[in-house]
Amino acid sequence: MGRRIVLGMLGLGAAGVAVGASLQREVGEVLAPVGGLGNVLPAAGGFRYYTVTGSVRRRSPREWRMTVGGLVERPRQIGVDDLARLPQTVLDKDFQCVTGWRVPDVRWAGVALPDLLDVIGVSPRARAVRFTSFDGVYTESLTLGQARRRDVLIATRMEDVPVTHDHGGPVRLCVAPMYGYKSLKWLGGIELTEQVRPGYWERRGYDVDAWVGRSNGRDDAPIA
Ligand SMILES: Nc1nc2c(c(=O)[nH]1)N[C@H]1C(S)=C(S)[C@@H](COP(=O)(O)O)O[C@H]1N2
Ligand SMILES: [Mo]
Repeated sequence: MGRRIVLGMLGLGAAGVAVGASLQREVGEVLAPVGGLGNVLPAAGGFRYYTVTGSVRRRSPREWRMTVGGLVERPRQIGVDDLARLPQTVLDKDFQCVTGWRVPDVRWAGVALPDLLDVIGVSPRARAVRFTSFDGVYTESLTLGQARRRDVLIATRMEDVPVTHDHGGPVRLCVAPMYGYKSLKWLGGIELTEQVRPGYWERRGYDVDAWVGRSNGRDDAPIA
């Protein structure tokens, strides 16, 4: 059986079996506060809804604004209309949480991060990008090199519909080649910085460079 199929089955509920007992135990412990508080809900299509803050206040696409600042030439606020005017990118990628569940072939659409970086103008001193969530707590970051990949999206659509509130809408990040925790939900701000500032889960022990299959204790070939 191919690796893809095995992991696909994991996503369908066999989590905990094939990930490797020790890693699973470790990850389970670190993530326990999340699940333990009932914030991980099974959801349609194999996804689970994750939040570290309990409920998050809804923002409609109309009221949504993202602050873009730090080491940029043109600091500004960006709305969904601004995103809609930029070139749109579609990606079909497997979505994999570091705890083992996986959803194959998820369709994402939105603005490729490098296209947005071109619009805002990255200053020469910038080396990293920091993302904040309007949940008020969650953060993430990428090196500038990672942020210039075309499979990193400012996503406005998921599975051919606007990103739902539970999935982090109206606008979330999709970092396709990395584990799910890099794909920050409820995007509220982007800041260009001199250095990577480790995000929420990274300050709690997860790898900053979260390549699927090649991080967090996994040494198998990349599967994304
Ligand atoms: N703001 C925020 N973004 C987040 C998280 C979170 O708790 N809060 N969880 C991360 C993790 S661990 C995963 S696997 C994915 C889950 O995405 P989903 O809730 O749409 O399934 O969101 C990521 N982005
Ligand atoms: Mo995750």
